Amino acid sequence: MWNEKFEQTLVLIKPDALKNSLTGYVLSQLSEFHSGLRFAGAKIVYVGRMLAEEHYAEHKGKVFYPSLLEYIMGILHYAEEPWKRRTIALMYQGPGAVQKIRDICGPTNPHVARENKPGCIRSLGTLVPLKDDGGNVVGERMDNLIHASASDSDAEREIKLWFKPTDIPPFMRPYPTEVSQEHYCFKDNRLFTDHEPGSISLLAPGDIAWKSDMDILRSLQKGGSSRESTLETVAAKYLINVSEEA
Ligand code: 3AN
Repeated sequence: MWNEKFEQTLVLIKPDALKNSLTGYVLSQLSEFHSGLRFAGAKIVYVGRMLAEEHYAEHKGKVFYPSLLEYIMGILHYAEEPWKRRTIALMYQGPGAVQKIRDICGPTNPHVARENKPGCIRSLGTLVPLKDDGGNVVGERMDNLIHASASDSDAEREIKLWFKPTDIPPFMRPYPTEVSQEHYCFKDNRLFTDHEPGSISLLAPGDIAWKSDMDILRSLQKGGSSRESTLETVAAKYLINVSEEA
């Protein structure tokens, strides 16, 4: 059910937080008692490359982008233990959700966080130098334990990327939904509406989807596309915990 008065934000508890057993600490920092917010969605996600690329699309091309993808995918913190790779995705809801959670997280850079806001969640993070093939330092990686949406529009994009409507209780769904009337299947980065051997079903008739995703699928079906409305934007969430490669 869509309700305009809701405000919501996406939180990711990242692999470094999981590796350091900080999940319980983070959840208690973000609890309703501290934040005044309720959580409305929670899932444990094996993050594939497609989802990582979609989530961090704005950073594509930056020196730290490849390591950012490997970080959220769990490859850096569980290099030899792929079965431990996961991220916890949460959706929090309530007045001022975006700003309240950002305040509890603290500054992006853990060193700045320690300096300017000692005790905030990200003050427990770390910086790792990034080196080129010659061993020269070319940048840094910020292992800052937690992601939180930066604005209402980022929150909408990110919540729709990580959660299906049915991951969220009906009265807490923040955005308009629609019932699919068609089959939509995915294979080799292509969309099919008829049965295609070896494809993965994204939606079947009767499934509930975000209305904006249905609009993208209909547009792609007619041959349209835009930078913001790619098939991967929609497909990534349906491939969560389905395929190792996704
Ligand atoms: P925030 O997570 O505070 O909203 P963003 O969205 O600018 O910050 O950046 C997303 C992630 O990319 C950060 N959490 C951090 O891990 C990484 N990052 C951002 N800026 C840099 C940078 N200058 N150098 C290295 N990593 C960065």
